[in-house]
Amino acid sequence: MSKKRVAYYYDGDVGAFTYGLGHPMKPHRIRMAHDLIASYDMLDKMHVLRPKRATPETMTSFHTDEYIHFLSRVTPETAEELTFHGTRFLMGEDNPAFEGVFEFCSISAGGSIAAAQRLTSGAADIAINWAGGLHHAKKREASGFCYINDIVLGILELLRTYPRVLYIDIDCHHGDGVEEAFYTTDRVMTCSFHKFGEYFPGTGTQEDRGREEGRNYTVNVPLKDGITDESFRNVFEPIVSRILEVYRPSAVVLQCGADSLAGDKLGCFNITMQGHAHCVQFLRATNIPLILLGGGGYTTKNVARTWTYETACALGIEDDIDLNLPWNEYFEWFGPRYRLEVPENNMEDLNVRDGSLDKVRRTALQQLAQIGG
Ligand code: TV1
Ligand code: CA
Ligand code: ZN
Repeated sequence: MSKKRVAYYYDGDVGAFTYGLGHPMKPHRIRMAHDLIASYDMLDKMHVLRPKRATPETMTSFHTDEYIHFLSRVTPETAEELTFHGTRFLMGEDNPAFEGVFEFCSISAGGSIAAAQRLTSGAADIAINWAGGLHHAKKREASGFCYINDIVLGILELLRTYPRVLYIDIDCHHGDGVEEAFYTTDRVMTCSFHKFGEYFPGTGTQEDRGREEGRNYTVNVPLKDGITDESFRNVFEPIVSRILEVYRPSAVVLQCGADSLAGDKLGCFNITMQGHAHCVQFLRATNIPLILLGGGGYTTKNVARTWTYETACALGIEDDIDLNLPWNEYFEWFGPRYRLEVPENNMEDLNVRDGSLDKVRRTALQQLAQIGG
């Protein structure tokens, strides 16, 4: 349980951006998490850094010049014209051209790139960017609330130093943008756990396992509604353990999308804060350089709770945390219990009823057996 050097990237401006009235994605949750982290006195236990904003040039290491040129100029007023009446670059209601959209993206991406540099320079063991994790963004267009793929940009930075990077995605949605970016290479293994079946974005079956040099280096774990901590752990641990054995990554990027939590507004899983954070604890214990990113999460108070607890896990102080919340700026949001918890509910776990969980695990392990060690 050795202490680790943790770098935490946060920009105080991030919480002020808004996707628009009624949109489920609320950047304010990152500020709520930060305030809770601060009220638990965690800031003086890590390197708190304000990331440099990513420039259009750095973004074009993944995205096309044309798309970045568009995104850096678009405003709510010019969107109609610059998207050719909504036919290019942005995806309908999911990806509005909100006020400051490019600045928001440059904060998110700047944090993930800086987090990567912090690991490659050897200055940190774990780097955190809760404003990152926007896994759906494509090379030439926005998708699913994501405009710039900070994850791909961060991984490209890691690849300048490390031979192999493992990407793990526990957001309730499939990590399609990251998968697509590295689909034909064995230098990045991607592994997404997600709800599959009548659910956005619709990709992520176990048949999709990479192509050419990347064959078998894409792992998909499609799940059904209501997965519990126990069921999730029963796929996560054996699959990730086997990946670590056969792939031996030099660094791990964990997308901690919090819409996999019980009670999420858009998610459909039944995972508790502890069950979600177990993924962080499990990867921290491997002693491989680690990046923790945010992602989805639409019941904002639970997002703040979970990313706070996961920051404590990164620091290795989770056992010392008082689960009764300390006073903080948003204290009243956390009623009626005012506790650091996301309890499970009584929904049925559809993954165990028909044995699909065992089948999905078996298929993933069979795939991994194809990789020569
Ligand atoms: C505006 C206002 C947009 C209210 C979008 C839920 C809204 C959604 C809204 C919504 C919503 C989606 C689709 C749209 C297929 C598309 C950050 C044509 C109440 C990583 C992205 C989910 C998840 C996109 C992002 C999805 C992440 N769900 N209300 N939109 N249609 N889009 O289904 O993985 O968490 O829902
Ligand atoms: Ca996922
Ligand atoms: Zn999601």
